[in-house]
Amino acid sequence: MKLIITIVSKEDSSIVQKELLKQRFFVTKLSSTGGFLKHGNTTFMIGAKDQDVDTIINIISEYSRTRKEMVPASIARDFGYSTISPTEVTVGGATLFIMDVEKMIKL
Ligand code: 2BA
Repeated sequence: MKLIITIVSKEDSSIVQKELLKQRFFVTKLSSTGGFLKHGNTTFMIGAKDQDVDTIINIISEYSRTRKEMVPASIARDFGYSTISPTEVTVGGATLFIMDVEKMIKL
């Protein structure tokens, strides 16, 4: 069994959640905030059978779009970038962490 933790942008979270549930996967949704942009994003925890991992990655990949965001100069400077103008970064589609689960128990 695996635990997939995935961070997706807030705009994509409803469709990603809907598509995962449609295919009968279990999902826990957490509200999260990106450390860099300080924008709200969504973190999903998905406990899944090993053989379902690729299907889940495909769903997340299909419904998470890449976006360009402007980082205000003040934020960029906070992190050591020497700039006086806003800087563009590419955000997402999604970031995934996939971990082995030793045991899952429902009581
Ligand atoms: P944020 O931390 O708000 O980052 C938003 C975007 O800003 C990132 O997009 C990346 O393009 C850029 N960025 C982040 N940290 C940076 C840095 N130190 N220097 C330069 N650019 C930086 P993504 O990589 O697609 O990340 C989207 C969101 O996924 C992140 O939001 C964060 O919430 C999460 N994330 C990404 N990688 C992570 C990691 N290794 N560990 C934990 N969370 C991560």
